[in-house]
Amino acid sequence: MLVLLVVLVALVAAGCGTELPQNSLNPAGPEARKIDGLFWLVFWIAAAIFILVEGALIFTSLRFRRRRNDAREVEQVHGNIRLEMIWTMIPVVILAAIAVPTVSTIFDLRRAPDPGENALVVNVIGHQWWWEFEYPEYGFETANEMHIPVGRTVYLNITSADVIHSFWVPQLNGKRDAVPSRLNHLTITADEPGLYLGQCAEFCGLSHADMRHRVYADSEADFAVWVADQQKPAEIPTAGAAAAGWETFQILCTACHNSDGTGTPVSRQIVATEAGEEFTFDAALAPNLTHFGSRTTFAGSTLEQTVEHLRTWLANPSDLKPMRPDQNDIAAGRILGMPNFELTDEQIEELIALLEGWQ
Ligand code: HEC
Ligand SMILES: [Cu+2]
Repeated sequence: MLVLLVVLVALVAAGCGTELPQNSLNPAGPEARKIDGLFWLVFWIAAAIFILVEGALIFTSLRFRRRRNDAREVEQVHGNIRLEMIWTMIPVVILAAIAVPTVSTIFDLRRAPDPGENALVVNVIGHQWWWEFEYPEYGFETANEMHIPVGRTVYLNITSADVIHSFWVPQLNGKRDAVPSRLNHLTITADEPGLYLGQCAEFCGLSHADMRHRVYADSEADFAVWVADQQKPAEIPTAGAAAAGWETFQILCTACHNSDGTGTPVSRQIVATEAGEEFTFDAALAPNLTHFGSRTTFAGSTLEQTVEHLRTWLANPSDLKPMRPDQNDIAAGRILGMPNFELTDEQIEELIALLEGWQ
């Protein structure tokens, strides 16, 4: 009993935190607000019913309880058509009433933006265990950290390169599954500049819990600067440690990773179908590293991008994130993690100089 109480209090207290970056009851855009509005509508209807039903229950059990010295047998009732009709019809009416705003919200959230809305399209491809974000309008792609301009509708094309994942940023909208060979959509809009956290919401294997993502909502101007930076090719260093890192990179890393403008890109085509129509996407094998240094996190957005973390990562990636590189089949485009390359300390420092330089 005490244990139960402690658990209950802990659970309730956990809901009272103020720093709740993944709280869907703290909506930050019109789509999330629709879900939030629907939630509270249903919540208050349910709360009113709860109070009425529990009130009636408590009232009748006190008012009509068996009293001392009262030996009368209670009236034995078998069926009451009228009463049963009433208590069947009331829930039917309530549920039917709740269905109206629920279904209309579902359809509303499913609606593709009008051409006039000038939505920004971002292709979202789920991988075991990271996200690829491609910006077809601007011709570049990034990993795990998406930037969007504040106030502009963003229309996501969502699919997967391997198993089913689910894209979810609770403050911006509900979940949408990333299903291999199928194309799904989600619309997100952020009211205010800021960082909105998300994570894969469909169990996708070993490192599902380490498959997170971030949405940075930037002002118009900041977004334009970010786009211009991301469009630049990777700079090839010509001197110092970074140049040595570049030599190693070309030998060991380019089988999976792209650094735009520096050689033949690696990717594979995946086809996603929507309503019988086929759409082709270029799926990467591993995160694009062209502007790796400009990201704040890595490894499915689970690690702050610090030199210390990068050192450990390059020494043995699976120490920081459970992966199965032993099951990789590059030719088939099946990658389940970054292998350990047994790099020397010197090679690691040189690669870090290269990667940190790729702003
Ligand atoms: C066999 C394919 C493969 C090769 C070769 C490879 N990597 Fe990776 N790398 C991956 C995969 C897959 C990930 C994503 C892991 C995850 O987060 O689940 C990754 C992630 C990374 C990341 C973090 C990227 C991010 O934004 O999350 C860095 C940095 C990185 N690799 C550097 C390197 C370097 C340097 C080399 C060469 C020494 C290299 N990789 C070689 C597959 C590879
Ligand atoms: Cu996933």
